[in-house]
Amino acid sequence: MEKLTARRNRILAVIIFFCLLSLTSYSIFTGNGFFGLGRDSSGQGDASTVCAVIPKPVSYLPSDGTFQLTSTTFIVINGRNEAETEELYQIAEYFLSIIRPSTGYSLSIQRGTAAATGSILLSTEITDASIGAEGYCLDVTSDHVMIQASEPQGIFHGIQTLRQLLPPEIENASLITDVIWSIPCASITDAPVYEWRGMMLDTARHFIPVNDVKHLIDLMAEYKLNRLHLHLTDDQGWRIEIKSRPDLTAIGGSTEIGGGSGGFYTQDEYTEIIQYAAKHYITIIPEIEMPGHCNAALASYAELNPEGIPKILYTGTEVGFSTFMCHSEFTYELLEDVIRELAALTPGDYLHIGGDEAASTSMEDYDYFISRVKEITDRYGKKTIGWNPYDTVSGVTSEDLLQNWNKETDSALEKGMKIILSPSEKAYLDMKYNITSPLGLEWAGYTNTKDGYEWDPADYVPVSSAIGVEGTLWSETIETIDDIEYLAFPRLLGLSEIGWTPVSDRSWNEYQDRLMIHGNRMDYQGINYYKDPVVNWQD
Ligand code: TNX
Repeated sequence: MEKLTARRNRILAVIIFFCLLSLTSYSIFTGNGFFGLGRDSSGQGDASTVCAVIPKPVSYLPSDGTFQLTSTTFIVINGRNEAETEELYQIAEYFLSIIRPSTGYSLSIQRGTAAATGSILLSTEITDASIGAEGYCLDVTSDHVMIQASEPQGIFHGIQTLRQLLPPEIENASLITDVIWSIPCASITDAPVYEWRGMMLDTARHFIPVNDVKHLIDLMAEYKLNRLHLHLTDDQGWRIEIKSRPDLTAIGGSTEIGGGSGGFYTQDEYTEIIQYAAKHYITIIPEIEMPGHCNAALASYAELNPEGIPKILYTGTEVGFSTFMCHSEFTYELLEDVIRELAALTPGDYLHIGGDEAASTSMEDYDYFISRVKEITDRYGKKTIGWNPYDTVSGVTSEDLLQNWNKETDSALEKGMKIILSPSEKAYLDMKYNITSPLGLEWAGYTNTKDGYEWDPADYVPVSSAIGVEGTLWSETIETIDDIEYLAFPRLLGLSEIGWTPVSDRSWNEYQDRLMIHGNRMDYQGINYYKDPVVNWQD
């Protein structure tokens, strides 16, 4: 009998040990501390809901207690010089603009050097070189919050983490009075793995108005994405004003797939987008597609065509049928006008010159054409990016970037080029999630949220050649911001994590648990995301 009891006790001890072990590991990833699984001090439900940060911070050490954001909380800003303090002021204002609608608080912003009780300190006086320009340290204690970084950009990313540590109701567009705005105490040190974490938006197949682009920028910033690539021209539309060639938009911008009225960005609007993006630490990468995908230009200027007759505007979805004339000086004169004006408007280092699916251009002409265009971009001080097979062109060098969609990277690797990974079967946000998807294409296969998360640049190229990742949203089937959100969310969140968090620290199961909780936050934000059944969404 005694023997039996001893054996039962041993079994019980083993069970209790494993229960505690699993509780501990759950607590570590949710950041709730050992007993953090119950209701939080705000009484607003499971405390784990505030710890589902995406992309996952590199180091997250939870501790006991919470910091309470109240109407008396204040922000302290501390830059290394006057200009930087002013930039931190803008970031503080940005944070307040996010929390104001739901909290109703108008918090004050003060200059200072230390975190006083009840304050949130934003400081760039840190000399931790290991966190780089985009990294940050975030310390939450019950007394104060401190975000420190070596550059304002890092503070901005730290703000996104802080925002996601607040209860999801913080994202509500109107006042909520029954929430205690508590932030769980923790110490976070965080920095991205890849410098290029982007999204491409195709504004050519369907025109996307300025306000929708800005809205997308708002959403990208939350996930620490830092490049917005605008696909500005294609067969179906020319979307950027070129003052010296007004017909490109007057004619080429006048329609879109399906025959709608299209549209284009004036240069002022384009500049407005660039400035808005810059405030969110996002660089705009403009793409002028060539030598194929150019019917809108061919329809705008008769001289771009062999017979001197303009092409008819195109509103279908085929690809590969158009080409610039590669041995006509008029082509290069017009493209020089385009590149000169665009380069002058674009502060970023790169212009994207397309280069994909030039099925109507011979390989010899393609090589000659891209090399000529590169002479022009060089003259206007810009480096170039192109889609495969642009890397095979003789004039393309290690200075340029390849955007790889089809696994063909030999030439780029031989030349020592850096590569943006956009594998079509993983990162094409326009692919359907599954057979039931009402929007999207399927030529690269279905890509559900799990497929879109479970890959890494190292699956395609040596890590040293990868500059980062970009999710591409081609717009054959999308017309509205709701459509954009439906295809991009939640897959864009997974992509942001691939670009930010070390692969050794990522697993679908753990990410899925965070995403499931994060759905609640997207609900408060009113994002029209796809409730992909591969995720166990809450309720
Ligand atoms: C491929 S691969 C394209 C686009 C289409 C897209 C649709 C590549 C660089 N180009 O022209 O819009 O597929 O998914």
